[in-house]
Amino acid sequence: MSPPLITHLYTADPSAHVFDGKLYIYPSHDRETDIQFNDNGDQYDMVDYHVFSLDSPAAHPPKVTDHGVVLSARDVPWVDRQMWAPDAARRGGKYYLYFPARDKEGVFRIGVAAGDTPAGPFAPDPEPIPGSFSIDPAAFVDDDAAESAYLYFGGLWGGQLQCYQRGNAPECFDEKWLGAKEPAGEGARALFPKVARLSDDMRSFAGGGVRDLVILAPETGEPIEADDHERRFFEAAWMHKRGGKYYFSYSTGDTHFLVYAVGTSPLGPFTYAGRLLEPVLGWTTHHSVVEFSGRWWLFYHDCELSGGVNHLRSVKVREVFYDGEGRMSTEVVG
Ligand code: FUB
Repeated sequence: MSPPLITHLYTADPSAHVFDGKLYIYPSHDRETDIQFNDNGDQYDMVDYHVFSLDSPAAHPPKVTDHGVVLSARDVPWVDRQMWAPDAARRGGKYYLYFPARDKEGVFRIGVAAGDTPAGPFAPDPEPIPGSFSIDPAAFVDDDAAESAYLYFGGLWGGQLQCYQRGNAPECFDEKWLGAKEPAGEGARALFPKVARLSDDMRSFAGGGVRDLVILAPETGEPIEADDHERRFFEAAWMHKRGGKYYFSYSTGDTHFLVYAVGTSPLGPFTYAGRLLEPVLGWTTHHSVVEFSGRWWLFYHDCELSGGVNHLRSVKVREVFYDGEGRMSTEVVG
């Protein structure tokens, strides 16, 4: 059993990165609320972000430093509510915090804030990234000479991705955003996460715009089907690279698995490759994978600290292992 890493606050959706040899976590900051649990996720009513650093995930227990609040909803003019799962990136000596939130019309958009150090603070752009929508941004800066950067995003149900089935403009303005359903039925293709190249200044989408990140079923080579709820993308996009291969991992949402797919290009397609984590205590599951001092780590959350309250989560870590063919597991593999 992994113990909660942070116990003085509720934290979730941990995006872990190593910057200048130090391990940082960029999580959501859960808080108590009277809002009733619903499929729209209204109970995830967060208003700010803290940054944490960790001495070593291998320590028992790791020493965690809280660097305090680095961005608040009140400092972002376009944000109305619900600051959900963030991520961070470094490019050209600057640091960027990406975050989803609902705008004044109730539409999820993705914002960016910039800082000079990994522990913030971060100054937000006054408008969301043009053309952005839905939730769970995950930034990935490749190790090529150009430091090519990408933003992955999307999330079903409360994350509103089902409202963008025929393009990148919302089709449903239902108050609860659940008027549109994700696809279903024999042969229907799943909705896929989105990816866009980031411009050099990391604050907008570059040419090519937003496209689907297609995930294929290994047995058919065809896109994963919508009814395949144990493998279809739901939310919690994460990209990492190991041994020249790109690994895209995500949550299956209502079946509560963390799974991964492998590809040879950051733009896909990816082929489903297996499970990373079985369901934990609590409805949501969301993670990141990072290398630190030659070992690989899975940061994730569960609701142990709150005794099972779905919207009060806490971040944990466990080691990840790869076999000779690059398959991932949280159990040691031969
Ligand atoms: O933290 C709010 C939402 O719950 C995240 O954006 C999802 O990934 C899920 O973990």
